[in-house]
Amino acid sequence: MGWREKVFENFRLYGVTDLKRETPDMLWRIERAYQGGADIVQLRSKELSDAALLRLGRKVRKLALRYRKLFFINDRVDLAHALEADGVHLGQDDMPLDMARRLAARAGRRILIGKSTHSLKQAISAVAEGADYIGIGPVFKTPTKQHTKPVGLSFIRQVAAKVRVPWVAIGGIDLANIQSVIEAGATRIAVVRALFAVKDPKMAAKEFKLQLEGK
Ligand code: 3NM
Repeated sequence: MGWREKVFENFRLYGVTDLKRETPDMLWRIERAYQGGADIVQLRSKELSDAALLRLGRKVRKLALRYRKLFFINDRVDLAHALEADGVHLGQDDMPLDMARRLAARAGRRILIGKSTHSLKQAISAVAEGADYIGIGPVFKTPTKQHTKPVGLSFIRQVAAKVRVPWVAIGGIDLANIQSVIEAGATRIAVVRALFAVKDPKMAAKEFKLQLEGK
């Protein structure tokens, strides 16, 4: 097993960006997150142009290799290939998973594919479609994803009992409530604000990792 597979098998902390515009500190924040223990960083922006995403993505690609961490792209299979990302994360309204898989095969690349799910039905479908991992959320109400109804901790308990592929809890998780998410059965979490909208992502990542590792 190569280092990439090992990192993926053991990942616990998954950082997701919410980039509104190009700022000078973006790359620094991502580097600090990796340094603090984020296993995966997903480049996600509903606003940046393709050119800006490619500019930043090339730099994140290099950082991820330097720290032996994984680098994912949100939504965009084309950008994931262009940047030689380790994976792509698809939402319910993005390209179907099997199509993304076929495109990757045609490009001669092995790419990890994750999918966001917001109900047990969606989670079961995503697993049947062959997702390498699924996102479960939003766990709590969050301004980062306002229009999707929170699934709550009881749903996390159900998923922990039923889902056998790697899954990651996301949505409204921070250092104050992470313990409740872990107690409900989550072993992997994804965060936007609690990692990237804090003073120092490295310190936050360290703290999350300690909690996820039960230390
Ligand atoms: N996806 P924060 S919730 C990007 O439920 C995203 O699939 C979600 O942001 C899902 O950590 C979410 O700032 C936002 O609450 C998470």
